[in-house]
Amino acid sequence: MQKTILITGATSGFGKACAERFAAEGWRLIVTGRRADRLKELTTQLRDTPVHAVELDVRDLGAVEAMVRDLPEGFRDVDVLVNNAGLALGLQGAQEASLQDWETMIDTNIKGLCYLTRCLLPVMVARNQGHIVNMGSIAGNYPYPGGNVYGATKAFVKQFSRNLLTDLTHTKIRVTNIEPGLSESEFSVVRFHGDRDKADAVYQGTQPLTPPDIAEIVHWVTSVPPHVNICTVEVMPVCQSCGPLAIHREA
Ligand code: NDP
Ligand code: 8X3
Repeated sequence: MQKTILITGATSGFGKACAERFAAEGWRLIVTGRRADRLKELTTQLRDTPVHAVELDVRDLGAVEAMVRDLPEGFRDVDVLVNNAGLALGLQGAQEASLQDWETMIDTNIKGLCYLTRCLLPVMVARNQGHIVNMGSIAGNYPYPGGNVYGATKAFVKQFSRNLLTDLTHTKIRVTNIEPGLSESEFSVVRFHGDRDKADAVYQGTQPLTPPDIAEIVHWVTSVPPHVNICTVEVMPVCQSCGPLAIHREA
């Protein structure tokens, strides 16, 4: 029986790579994102796959509810939800960061992820079947200068994933938090509000992870036997590490 995956943020980066990966495995896809032109391109690209594309801003609870309510026949039994839509905005210290950027990150990375989860869980629980794959980050585990609210939203994703598992222990539903490090996508262009030079500098002299690397991991965690739950996957490129601790000394 063909399985169904719902991917948020499928218009770029990890989400698009997941759509391509699962299409290649013969899954039915529900792909969402705000950019309608990108969704159209993806649907055309995956024309041999059953695809339901929905223009959706995950910050809009009413729209999320309507999307779930209006899923067409054949797409209602979502087997895997990939809560991938998200973003970082800015890299300034907390004392000078934009409050508007902070609100956008909280609304998208935390509230949007909660809306999708809450709206899709009742059907998963009723079927006693499903898998929620959340896109966390190493930024939720390790602090870095300017990571302030972005890292905190991903720390939320980490603890929410663990608490979800606790609430769902009596079911067969699985929950996985994937925590990637440096990965090249549109992430840094978005973080620097479209400044491509600043974005390119992030990856200069490195071999970062790629969206297909992450899609491979999402596919792997969903394809292990049903009694196995991969709770967390922390993944970095070989060129990255999480130290050292810093000390500021007076001159
Ligand atoms: P991209 O910028 O390439 O993709 C982000 C996706 O999120 C886009 O499809 C975008 O679609 C979607 N999105 C953003 N805001 C919204 C919104 N309000 N409503 C709906 N969709 C939205 O970045 P990545 O693929 O790298 O990022 C994907 C996830 O991975 C994010 O959660 C990010 O935090 C996380 N991550 C990224 C890492 C990296 O280094 N790249 C490392 C660790 C985690 P659209 O604009 O069309 O709405
Ligand atoms: C993205 C990884 O290190 O840029 O979540 O925050 S990092």
